[in-house]
Amino acid sequence: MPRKSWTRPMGRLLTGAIAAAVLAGCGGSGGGTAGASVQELMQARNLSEADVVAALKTYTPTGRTDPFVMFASGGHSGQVIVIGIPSMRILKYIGVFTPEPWQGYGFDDQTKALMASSSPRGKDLTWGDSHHPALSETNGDYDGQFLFINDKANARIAVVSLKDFVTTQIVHSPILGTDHGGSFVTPNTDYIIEGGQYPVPLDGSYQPITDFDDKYRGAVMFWKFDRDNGAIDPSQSFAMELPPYMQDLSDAGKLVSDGWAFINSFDTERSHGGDMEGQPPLESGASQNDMDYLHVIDWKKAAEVAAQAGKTRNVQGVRVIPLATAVQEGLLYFVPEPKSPHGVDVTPDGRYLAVSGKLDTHETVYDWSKIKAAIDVKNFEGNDPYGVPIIGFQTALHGQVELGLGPLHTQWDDQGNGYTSLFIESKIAKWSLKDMKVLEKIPVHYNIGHLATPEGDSEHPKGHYVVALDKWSIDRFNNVGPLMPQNMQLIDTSTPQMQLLYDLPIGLGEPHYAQIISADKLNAAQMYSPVGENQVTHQPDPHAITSEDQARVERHGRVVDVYMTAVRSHFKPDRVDVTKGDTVHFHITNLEQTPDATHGFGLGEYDVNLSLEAGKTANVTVVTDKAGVFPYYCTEFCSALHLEMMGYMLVKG
Ligand code: RUQ
Ligand code: CUA
Repeated sequence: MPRKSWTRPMGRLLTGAIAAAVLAGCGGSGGGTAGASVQELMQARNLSEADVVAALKTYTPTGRTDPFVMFASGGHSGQVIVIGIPSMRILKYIGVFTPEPWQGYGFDDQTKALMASSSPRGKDLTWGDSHHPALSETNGDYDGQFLFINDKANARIAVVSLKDFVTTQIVHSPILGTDHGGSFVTPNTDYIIEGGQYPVPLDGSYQPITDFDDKYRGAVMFWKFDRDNGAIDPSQSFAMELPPYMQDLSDAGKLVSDGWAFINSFDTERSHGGDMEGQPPLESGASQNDMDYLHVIDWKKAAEVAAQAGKTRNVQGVRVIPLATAVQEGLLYFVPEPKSPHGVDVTPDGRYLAVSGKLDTHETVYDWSKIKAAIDVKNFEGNDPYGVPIIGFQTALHGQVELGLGPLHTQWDDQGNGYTSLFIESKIAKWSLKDMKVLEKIPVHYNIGHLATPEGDSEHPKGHYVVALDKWSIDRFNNVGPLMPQNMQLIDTSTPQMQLLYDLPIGLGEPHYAQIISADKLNAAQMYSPVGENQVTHQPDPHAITSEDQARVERHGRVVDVYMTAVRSHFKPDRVDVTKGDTVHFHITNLEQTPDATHGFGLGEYDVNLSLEAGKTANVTVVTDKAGVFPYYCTEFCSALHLEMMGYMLVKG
């Protein structure tokens, strides 16, 4: 074996592995790769040593799994994308706010009802603007049990069970209109925080825009999570009214700051448009003040106040703590923050809050103990127009780090460093919290929004990587037209200098934010066992049957119940005779207990596709409004006789 000149950084021990990696990854342009040496391959594909090192750090041979799993929002797709780190292999799209045919999500009776239950006006919503996934936490660390995600467009929060990576609940806040500061969880997932974004009249009424200051309001929801039921309990949830500023991202305190929530804001100018009426355009009106307000909220005390008689107002069915009450009870404080900031991120030890400047080049770091001390001795420099006490900027400040242009969001590693995205500069700045100094910057391509580090929002970040979520990808990939993919870039942070390892184009929507969990904390079921589980309730489905003997068709007048089984390679019954106008309930159980033995149930013209994973029962209802012959068939290539796995629904006129 020629080893020749391969002596520099990686050394000779990697040569064999490099050859394997390069050979496996090398398909096209080089041509004739079999047997070529590493050097020849590098030359043929125009790869540098750094490229090869990057390949070796991400290439994952067949059969091996990733140490980390990332949950990324799917943006406008209303889904969640599950991605292995460092291989950057896409593992799953989870349907959340959008019907997802492969999973049968939004097609069977239960998931249809689940999606409809959150619809603001009884109108079917077929998309969501999913922004911020949040993993459930126990004692401030991700526990791998649940995932929450918000829909900015319709002020909704979804619950995804990580038992099977399936959405089980969506709740809607009627008072918010839109949300952005969600979803963020408190350290034991007692509450899921959902901060609104654009002020509206909370009661849902029309109010002239000229009454903006008086009639429009911001608000934040605190959704109570019942872990035993795996569901949000709206009856135990509450909200707090906020001034009509545009509240932005939020974060929950931890350890010393546990019990508190923090929300950024912009447009404390209360600019509300009117560019056709001679007013400044909204965005410039909203950028006048040098300072906006970091909202500091005592959610633990707020929960107590919300439970007291007479302390809340019922607004559209939501228990709302009025602004005046919040001030009186000492639940809400402001700290000035420069200038139209974006993200607020609590450090892993809970002692500091890092606010990213957006229109200001700094990361502004506040010391929680100073804020708390000011609150305790009522050391305020004044009140905002709504009476909210303001703590002095210098009183609360720990320090500022000049990072560059357009700081947006910060994540942490295990060495006390912050990583802040710089949207305008298209870079990530790595900075030391201890020394309040920039250590290094790395360019990204381009226009980075969020970024994510492994367990980076928990009390124990894991370090090693940061993923940049870039909103532009011009010139990175093959041209697929004017709508270009978003770009997720994996960066190694464990080396003396950060190294870009991998570009993953996402052609699905704008993945706003992601969280990364250690893979060993996830323990999803491989199938539903015992047979007959419903994926929404995670209980035995009342219409499940557990053997082919129980398959049957029951008629109750114009209602027909079809108890069906699916098993390789047939449905039983494989013929269903009905009459036009009948309501037909299919209750289908996949009897298989073999992992990955999934069947589908597709019925054309009636818009039905079910996914029947091993052991699952799903129900779907069709009203036979058209006479004719309708084949139904299995939509998963499950066996050699998959094509034969079909049946007929015969609708007599
Ligand atoms: S945010 S714009 Cu998470 Cu930066 Cu939605
Ligand atoms: Cu079952 Cu194909």
